[in-house]
Amino acid sequence: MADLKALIFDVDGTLANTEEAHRQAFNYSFKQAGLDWEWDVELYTKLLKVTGGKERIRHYVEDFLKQEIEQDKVVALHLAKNDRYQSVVLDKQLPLRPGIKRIVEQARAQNMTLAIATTTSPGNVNNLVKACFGDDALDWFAIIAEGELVPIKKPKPDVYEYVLEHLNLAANECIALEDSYNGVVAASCINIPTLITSNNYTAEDDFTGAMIVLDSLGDEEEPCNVLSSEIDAKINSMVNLDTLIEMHEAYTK
Ligand code: XBP
Ligand code: MG
Repeated sequence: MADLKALIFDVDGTLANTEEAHRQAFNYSFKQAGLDWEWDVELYTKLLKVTGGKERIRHYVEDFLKQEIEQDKVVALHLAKNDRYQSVVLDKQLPLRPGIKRIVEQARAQNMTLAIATTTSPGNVNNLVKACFGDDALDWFAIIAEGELVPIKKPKPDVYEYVLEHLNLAANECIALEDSYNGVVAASCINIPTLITSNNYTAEDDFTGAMIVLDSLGDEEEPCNVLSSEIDAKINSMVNLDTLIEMHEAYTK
């Protein structure tokens, strides 16, 4: 058995339901560039199988449109998308998901290490953290590992390996909080116990390998539901830090 020493948060879909804002920002950038591409919710759900915005644009052009695209054009579209997305974030239009603030506050109060492992761009994650938690919140996280820091994005484990190395912790001393198939594969394939909170874009994902799957961390207004679990979890409407410590103990013993 190992003690729980760190919580490692995914960003998109886990801290906040950001993917709808990403989708709309992609469409905005396509329109601005004079393209008639329109990603609806159904198509975007399929495109999310590829992590990283630039990779997602290339995947769409090559695998759906069966065309070629220069990397300069991908980069320009992605920059315009991120500008638009970050204006939405800075406008505080994207609230944290239920329970995230509570868990982060409880972890800070108990000196539990916090970290972030994401495939999104640095400006996107930094602005989301500041907009949702406050201007000083970047310092709350021992490491914010973003998409471009490692050569290969999730579902490969590189970003999690980077975080563990930085924290000097073993996989079984952490919990990863994720929302998607790509996330659970990235964390669990190197044996980080993984808690999933699913959302509209990932509800149909395969979460094999997760320690537990919930529909959210829950709060007073929105109690959480356990969708599947590898442990005997006693969760009464919401997950607290103590619940995470108990789950981790049961899972790693
Ligand atoms: C989810 C992603 C990201 C976002 C878009 O990241 O796959 O690509 O959809 O962000 P997370 P970028 O690991 O946080 O769930 O366009 O900046 O890549
Ligand atoms: Mg995610």
